[in-house]
Amino acid sequence: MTTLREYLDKTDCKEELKELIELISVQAVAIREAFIKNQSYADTENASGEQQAALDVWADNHITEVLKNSKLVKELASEEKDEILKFPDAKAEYAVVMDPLDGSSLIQVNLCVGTIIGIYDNGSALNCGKDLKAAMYMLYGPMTVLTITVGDGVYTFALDEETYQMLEGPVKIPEGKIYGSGALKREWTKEHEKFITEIEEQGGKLRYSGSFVADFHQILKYGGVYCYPATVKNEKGKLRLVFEANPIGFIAKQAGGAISDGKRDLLSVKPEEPHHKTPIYVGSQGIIERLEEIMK
Ligand code: AHM
Ligand code: MG
Repeated sequence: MTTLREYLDKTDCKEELKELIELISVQAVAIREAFIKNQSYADTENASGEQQAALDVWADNHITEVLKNSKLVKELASEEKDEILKFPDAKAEYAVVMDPLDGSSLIQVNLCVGTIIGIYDNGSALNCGKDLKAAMYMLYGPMTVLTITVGDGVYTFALDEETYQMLEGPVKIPEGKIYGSGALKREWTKEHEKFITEIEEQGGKLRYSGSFVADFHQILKYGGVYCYPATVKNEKGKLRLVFEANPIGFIAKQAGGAISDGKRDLLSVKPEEPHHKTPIYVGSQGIIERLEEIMK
């Protein structure tokens, strides 16, 4: 068995980055405990105008405090905060982007949710996804699984007490047939509908839970595509470039897959602001290539 620490020690990550990765990933223990203690909804809204579950707020505050106290992080951009937080007394140059609890509408029905994290090493949280130093997510399912890349392949680890043990790696996304798409079907664009119809005609199997991180995790294993498209009413889609698309896209790319908004590689798009929204298609390389042909 290889622990997360043993794995990190074999990479060329700086000691401070290893510490930061370990510190964030172990917060899964506290987050899992909080699920059991806290089941109510808060009546506040986040920057995108969505209702925040109390646990979103809790997880956001919890991870924010941990990162602030670590003195390893200069900037923090969170899906649950309007503005980027700055910690000027940090002794390292890391910037963290995060969705503290992705898929949080599923907490009330006990389905899988996760924490998405991206780490930059230039002190700034507003960068292209391709410049990430590390990306990871913790998926709170029957097991708590950490999926991580430090830019040298993708590895998965299962949480055992407070230690992560390696499950698999390097993980490669196969060319598979799982697909899922957000947004109301009657509001899909013609191009998106054509793309989905073609997948269905080729034997695609629909699987969509409402949690990006959980839906992506099975794409990573079985292959296929997760989509949250532009619609006729909303050309920007629903999901966010900084907190969701970039970390997951960086992992997909490191696993041999791709992420696109239909026209271009999302990892090369410079965010205009922390809550920049974008259509997202992420999964097996061949499917994303076909998507871009259809959307041309
Ligand atoms: P959240 O970060 O507030 O949880 O919102 C993002 C979630 C994704 O996890 C998921 O894929 C999508 O929103 C589901 O939206 P919908 O209910 O419109 O299908
Ligand atoms: Mg989210």
